[in-house]
Amino acid sequence: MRIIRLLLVFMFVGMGVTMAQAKKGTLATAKINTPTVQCEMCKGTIERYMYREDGIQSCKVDFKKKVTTVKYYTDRTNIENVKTAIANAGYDADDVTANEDSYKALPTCCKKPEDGGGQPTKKKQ
Ligand SMILES: [Cu+2]
Repeated sequence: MRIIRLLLVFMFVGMGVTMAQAKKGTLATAKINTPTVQCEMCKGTIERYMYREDGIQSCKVDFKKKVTTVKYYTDRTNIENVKTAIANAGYDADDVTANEDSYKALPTCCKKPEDGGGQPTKKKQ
């Protein structure tokens, strides 16, 4: 009986430690240049992709400044993965070039101006 109780105590202590470790993972913030974002929709696309990634705590796309701020857990992912995830969504991320197929699948307004994207100048007419 005593052994069982002791085992239970150990189990709880063990669980507590594991949970504490899982929570501990260091959070890092990265500001990534995403020069090809054009509009609110791009923001939505990238953020949707990012929340599917493992280890991403939050993602904010500022399409006016063309900067994406990502908070991620360093024990679960790394900056290269973060950039690759943005590239997979169809956007350039610092030195990582956008995945071509994803870029082609973007709505026209979300493409680079030379491909007919960046609508504000066109709407004026
Ligand atoms: Cu867009």
